[in-house]
Amino acid sequence: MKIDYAEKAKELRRSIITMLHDANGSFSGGALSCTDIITVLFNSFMRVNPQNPNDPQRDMFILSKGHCSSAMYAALVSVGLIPKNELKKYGKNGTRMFIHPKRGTYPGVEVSTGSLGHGLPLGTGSALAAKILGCDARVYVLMGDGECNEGSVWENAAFASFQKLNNLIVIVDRNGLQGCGRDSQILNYGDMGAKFRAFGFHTIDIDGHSYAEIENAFQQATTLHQDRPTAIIAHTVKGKGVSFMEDRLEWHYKSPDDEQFSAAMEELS
Ligand SMILES: Cc1ncc(C[n+]2csc(CCOP(=O)(O)OP(=O)(O)O)c2C)c(N)n1
Repeated sequence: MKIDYAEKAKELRRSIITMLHDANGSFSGGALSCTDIITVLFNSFMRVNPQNPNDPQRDMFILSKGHCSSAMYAALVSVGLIPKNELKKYGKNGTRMFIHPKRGTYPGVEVSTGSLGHGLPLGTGSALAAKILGCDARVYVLMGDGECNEGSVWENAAFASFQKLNNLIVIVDRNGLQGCGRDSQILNYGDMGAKFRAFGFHTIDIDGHSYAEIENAFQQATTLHQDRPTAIIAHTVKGKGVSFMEDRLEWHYKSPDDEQFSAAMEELS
């Protein structure tokens, strides 16, 4: 049966907005820009088993842009790795549902992230370890485009392609905005795909809100059996799905108030 990605993504966005509203101080725009990518990835490609979450053969998802954890937690709920009522604890004192995720707090939270530029090094090491152990696991690393300003990203891009890590799939959420402005004004990487190609990656540019293009990109990345890692450059809109948040810098770090919460939920109903 064909998966209704649009409906599943809406459900994820409703969970995200609820978490962000209740936490009263979190990252909205970047969680919504990557929701469609995460929806397709978790529904159709991630090989995880809630009955055996630590299976050494499992795929790993690393949310390198850790500030967008609300999207990851909602996805982990959708595949049965976290009970839904845990989401009520998001960002609350005294709980382990941290805004910047911590390894080991929940199944599927594979590494601690939040300090940008560390997810790809950790993913590269994990993908190399899987190769050495002869295990078929894949490692997916989701990064922000602002995050790509970190030097560690490119050091690891070089290493990953040198090691021919075809089990490593990087997704760049290319929403064009970062914490303090537009990428184009802060450090313009221009054609991000060309940069990853220069480092030896297979690259695919997609509309990060087209379910068909997202599905096709993951399909390519997982079936081409080439001798190199893949970078999917997903062109997205920060705040996607809630009209008054779309492509607005102020929503990088801001939670909806009661009125904005109701308006957003109505749009997503
Ligand atoms: C090493 C490091 N420097 C600075 C920050 C503060 N910070 C949090 S989010 C962010 C902007 C990230 O932009 P981008 O990667 O484009 O994420 P997105 O737009 O997808 O939210 C910054 C600078 C951080 N978390 N880590």
